[in-house]
Amino acid sequence: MSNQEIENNKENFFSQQDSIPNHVAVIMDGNGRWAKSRGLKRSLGHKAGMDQVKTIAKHANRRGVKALTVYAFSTENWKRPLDEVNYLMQLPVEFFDTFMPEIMEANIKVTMIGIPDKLPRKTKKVMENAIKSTQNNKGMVLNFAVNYGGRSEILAAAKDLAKDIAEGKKNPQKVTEEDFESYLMSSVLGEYQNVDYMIRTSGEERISNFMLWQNAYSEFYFSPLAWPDFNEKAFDEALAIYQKRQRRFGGV
Ligand code: V07
Repeated sequence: MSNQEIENNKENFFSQQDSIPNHVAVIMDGNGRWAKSRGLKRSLGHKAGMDQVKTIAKHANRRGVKALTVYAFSTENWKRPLDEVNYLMQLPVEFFDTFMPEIMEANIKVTMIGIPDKLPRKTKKVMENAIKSTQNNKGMVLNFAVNYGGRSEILAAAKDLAKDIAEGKKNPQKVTEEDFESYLMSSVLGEYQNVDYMIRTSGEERISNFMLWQNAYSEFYFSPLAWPDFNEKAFDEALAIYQKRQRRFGGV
């Protein structure tokens, strides 16, 4: 490739015609392993992971991503040692204590999917506060999946729909996929409910019960990097891969 071609490529990298995925979802894997490989405690890996959420949220917003869902804590994570669970549960408190000014500055809107019941009261409170104080922001939606499971989300939606049918509010013959989506927790994402690009870090290549319905048509990207190492450059590389796939798709 000539120097000129490389320059052209750079310019074209994020040009208007290149598609930026509207909704990016990330499974932030490898925080514990990242810490261990440095001889640090697992909690320091989670702290580094939390800081990376801030970096990538700001960056994705700048790149024109409309919704970023981050899988922070799964329903399976409760099986971890109690002190680790306790540490994870205060991360949202720390997150908003330090990041709220920048969230407002970047016009980011915070939303949440998952079951808040079991979360500590203080944690729930800061999350509710963040959702409320950003509800009119018009920038990217930063959606946290906390204590979330994909099957349980679908099952809860089916139960709610069954209730509406039993009460005569819905005609079962006329229920569409769009109707069903309005029962999913991810309806907080509005028009960008379906995932366009699913990223998982740290070399794992599984969906792990994450947004099962919403990933029906998404592209998947697996990075060998641990989440605390998945920086802006790594995110841009992932976007470039997405754009390459879109171009190939559009070309035929
Ligand atoms: C958590 C850091 C990121 C890597 C994955 C596991 C550890 C941010 C949050 C968070 C959640 C809700 C919210 C604001 C911030 C978080 C947990 C774990 C449980 F409203 N990072 N992070 N929550 N990790």
